Amino acid sequence: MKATKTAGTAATAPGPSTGSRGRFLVLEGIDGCGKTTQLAFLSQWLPTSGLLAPGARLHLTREPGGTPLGQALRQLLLHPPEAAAPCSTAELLLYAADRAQHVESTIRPALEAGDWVLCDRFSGSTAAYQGYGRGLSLAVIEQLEAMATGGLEADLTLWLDLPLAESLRRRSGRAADRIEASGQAFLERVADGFARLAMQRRWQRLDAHQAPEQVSQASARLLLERFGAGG
Ligand code: T5A
Repeated sequence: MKATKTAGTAATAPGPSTGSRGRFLVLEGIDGCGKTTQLAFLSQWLPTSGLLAPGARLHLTREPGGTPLGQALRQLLLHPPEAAAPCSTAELLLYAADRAQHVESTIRPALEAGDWVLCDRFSGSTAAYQGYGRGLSLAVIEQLEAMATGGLEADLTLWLDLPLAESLRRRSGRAADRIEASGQAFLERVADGFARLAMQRRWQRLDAHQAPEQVSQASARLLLERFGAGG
């Protein structure tokens, strides 16, 4: 596991709860679109950006795997022994279980304490991969999402938009996990799903085909526009 994908916190300064609800930021996109890279940038930049209230902390987390239960589920979902690979419906329910635990034990308490949460993937990934990719009912997925999140939505979702061919090029030479190994047609449906979801859910698109520094600058600009004094 890469260090930047481990759940953790960064503080502007140690301190108590800030009194107002924190912000919930999510990065979404196809495999290899650059989420980890941008998470590493944002984890450095956000605490110095002036956006967090004094004393508020930044929590870095991810799905699946943002809690101890989630880490066990992540292993089952992405690297199961062959005989234990979940069918599509079980896969959907395991991602929902991971999210329910994550929201309840980590994300909601952090937001209520006035902290910010930066999450690598959230419910949009379930709609993209299990809905558009696997072809499971989007209506059922919405119901499960409502149950798992208790209605919690991101304050801002950054969609890293990258052509599938480029994501495959970036990931070449790296062992694929079970989801990534589901085939080209599946990944095309997922990529198409992300584009549809971005429109439906009003996500902020970032052109992920640019150099990493340019993507970082664009995301910092968006955050300042949205959450800065004039936002
Ligand atoms: N999933 C997840 C579901 O099916 N349903 C769900 O509900 C949820 C929550 C999770 C898997 O689970 C699935 C989706 C996934 O298949 P993951 O750990 O989140 O797995 O895996 P990925 O999202 O695939 O993470 P990756 O680490 O593979 O990709 P990233 O984080 O998007 O990309 P990153 O930053 O590691 O970059 C990949 C490569 O590209 C380079 C990097 O250096 C790296 O080599 N790179 C760039 N190169 C050029 N220009 C740029 N701008 C670059 N940015 C990064």
